[in-house]
Amino acid sequence: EATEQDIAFQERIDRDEKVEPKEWMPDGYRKTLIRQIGQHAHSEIVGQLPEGNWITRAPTLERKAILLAKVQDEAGHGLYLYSAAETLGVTRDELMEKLHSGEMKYSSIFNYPTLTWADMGAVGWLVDGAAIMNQVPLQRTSYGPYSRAMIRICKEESFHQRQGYHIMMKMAEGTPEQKEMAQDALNRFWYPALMMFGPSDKDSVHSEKSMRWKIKINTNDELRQRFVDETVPQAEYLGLTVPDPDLKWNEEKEGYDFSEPDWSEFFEVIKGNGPCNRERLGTRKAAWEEGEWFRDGLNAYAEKASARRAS
Ligand code: FAQ
Repeated sequence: EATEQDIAFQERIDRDEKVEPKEWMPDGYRKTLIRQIGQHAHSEIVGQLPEGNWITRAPTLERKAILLAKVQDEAGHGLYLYSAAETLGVTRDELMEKLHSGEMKYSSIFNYPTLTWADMGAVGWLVDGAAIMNQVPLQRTSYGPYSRAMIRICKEESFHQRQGYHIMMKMAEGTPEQKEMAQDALNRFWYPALMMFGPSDKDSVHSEKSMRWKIKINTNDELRQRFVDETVPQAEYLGLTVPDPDLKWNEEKEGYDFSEPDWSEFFEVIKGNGPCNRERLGTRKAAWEEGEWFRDGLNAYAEKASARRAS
């Protein structure tokens, strides 16, 4: 049953008013935001791992500096998003605890391995490309702190996408072996990138409510279609082949027809059974445990400093 408060709230949303932290909001709105922003933050932090894997093996000093900066940006995005989640009344420790226990998710894409340098190109091009496609509309999301975080994050993601595409261009223009590596990376990352947009609309349990509240602006399938339409010409420019024999331009809808990813694989990955789930979560848990002395030190210092200020 919608109360008067619920109705007034929905009217504010319909007028495109932003909702701010201390204002009244329905419980479900708050919960959905904590889930989505928290998962988004976790994705940024876990998302550092597949690329972090290549920092020590970047082929040149310049590539190493660029990759280092990108991975550092992802840490920044994560912290930004945790702060946005905290404005909804959840603590960062609670969010961490839920990531580590498996209660909260992070993006399926980061459970795939990065096997060659070309994967750094494919991740930047496809993974950051998909991230931007999803996040540009979220700049208009109804919750103020999330919307403002998205504006800044999208600027940085554009640079990330370009650096990935630049790696792909170099590889595709390189020796036949390098071009083959680029093709192989595209083959392995294409369908996992399509899965980033979430299950097809008929299986998306949260879309309807989230779109009514303007937490989400587009459906999963809308954004997936937009991503395919934008990315296929980019693959053609590189002289690479999208690994989908059924990919075809559809004049009528002015978009591509394409094959759906293997959804059973997707659901296995989000249940924790992807190729790298255990490794990724294990790395995060170890970092949390091994960093305990440092967090304790920071807290002790902060307490002393505030006692000193008080005296
Ligand atoms: N992976 O009902 P829906 C990045 C879950 S970009 C894992 O459709 P919703 C940048 C979903 O949570 C990646 N789980 O859900 C970067 C739900 O389960 P739950 C992060 C997924 O929320 C680049 C269930 O399936 N971006 O990190 C996925 O309405 C390179 C049913 O699904 C964001 O998080 C998935 N792909 O729509 C960093 C963007 N898809 O929670 C480093 C913000 C769905 O009930 C390197 N999030 N699920 O247990 C969103 O826009 C939405 O949350 C969607 C999912 C579109 C992801």
